[in-house]
Amino acid sequence: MAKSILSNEIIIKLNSVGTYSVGKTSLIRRYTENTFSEDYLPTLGVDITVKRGVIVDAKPIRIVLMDTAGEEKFGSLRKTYFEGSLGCIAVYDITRPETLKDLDRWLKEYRGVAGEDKIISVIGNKIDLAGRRTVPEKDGRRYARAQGSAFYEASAKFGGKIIPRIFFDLVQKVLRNLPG
Ligand SMILES: Nc1nc2c(ncn2[C@@H]2O[C@H](COP(=O)(O)OP(=O)(O)OP(=O)(O)O)[C@@H](O)[C@H]2O)c(=O)[nH]1
Ligand SMILES: [Mg+2]
Repeated sequence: MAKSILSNEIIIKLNSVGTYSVGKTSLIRRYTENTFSEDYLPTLGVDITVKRGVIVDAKPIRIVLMDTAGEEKFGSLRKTYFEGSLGCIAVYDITRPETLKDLDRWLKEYRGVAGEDKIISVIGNKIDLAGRRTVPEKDGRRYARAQGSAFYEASAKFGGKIIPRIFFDLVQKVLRNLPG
C-alpha cells in the first residue's frame, strides 16, 4: 500500500489472472468505463488502468488495476506485474471447464510473487451464455471456498450491480487485511 502525496488517497494495486479470453479485460472495462466489446483483442503483456474516487470504509481509494495477458508467451513478463499486488480477480469462463482448472496454476504463480496472504476473488464469467454453460455454479463456488476466496458469477457483457460489488468487496478485504 502507498499513500498519494497530493491527496489522502490510499493506493491499492490489484491484478487479474486467468486463461486467455476468459474476460479479464472485459470485466475491468465494464467496471472502469461501463463499456463492453464483442471483439477479442488479447492483452499484450499488461494493461494498466487507474480507478479513482472509490470510497471504502470512509476512505478514498485509488485502485491501480494491472490487467495481465492470459497467453502463455507473456509468462516471464507477468511475474514482474504481480510484485506489490494486494489482491486479484481470478477469472474463468463458465463455458470452458479447463479455465477453472487452470486457476490452480494461475494462483500458484500469483501467490508465488505477490505472497500467500493476498486477497483473491474467484469469478465465473460469461453467465449470459447460459445455453453453453459447462461449469455448474457449485463447482466454482467449491473451488473458491477451497481457496479461501469470495465467489461471484458475472457477465462483463450484461454488467449490472455485481461488477462494482466485486471490486468494492475486494478492496474492502484488502484494506481490512492491511497491517495497522
Ligand atoms: N458473451 C460474453 N462474452 C464475453 C464476456 N466477457 C468477455 N467476453 C468476450 O470474450 C472475449 C475475450 O475477452 P477479453 O476480456 O479480451 O479476455 P481476456 O481474459 O482479457 O483475454 P487475454 O487478454 O488474452 O488474457 C472477447 O471477445 C469478449 O467480447 C461475457 O461476459 N459474455
Ligand atoms: Mg485481456
